[in-house]
Amino acid sequence: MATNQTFTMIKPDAVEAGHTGAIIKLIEEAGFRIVAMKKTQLTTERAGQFYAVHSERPFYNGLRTYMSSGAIIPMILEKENAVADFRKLIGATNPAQAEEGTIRKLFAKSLEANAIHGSDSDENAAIEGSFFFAGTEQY
Ligand code: IDP
Repeated sequence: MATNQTFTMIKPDAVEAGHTGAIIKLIEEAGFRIVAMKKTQLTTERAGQFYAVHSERPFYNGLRTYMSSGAIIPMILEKENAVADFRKLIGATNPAQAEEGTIRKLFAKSLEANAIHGSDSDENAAIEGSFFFAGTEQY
């Protein structure tokens, strides 16, 4: 069953570059309500758990290192059709292929350091949201 929530995190490259405020502004202007948000940093091990689906891919080790290299801003977001609408707002995984005006087109540095995550299904949105937030941290 479709839900109205998705999960995102602003990745280390974008936090380090000072794009947090601009990205949150775009997210809110697109009609998403912030249900939960914090600033934290992943260990390499936790980054590996989050991206376990990619454990056999050649970029997995680099991804774990990059995702634990600095602070991130995880968020749970709410909007009708949240997962699909948010994927549209962030753009393609590779910023070179992302549409104009998307968050990755505006702020990503590379295919790996691509500024922001967005869940790819309602099921993963729920799993990823609970990876970072307890129920009592969601409003
Ligand atoms: P998504 O984040 O758009 O859902 P995924 O294919 O799930 O894309 O990949 C997860 C993350 O892994 C990407 O956002 C990016 O940071 C990184 N990544 C994906 N493909 C590559 C690659 O070929 N080289 C390096 N990093 C990659």
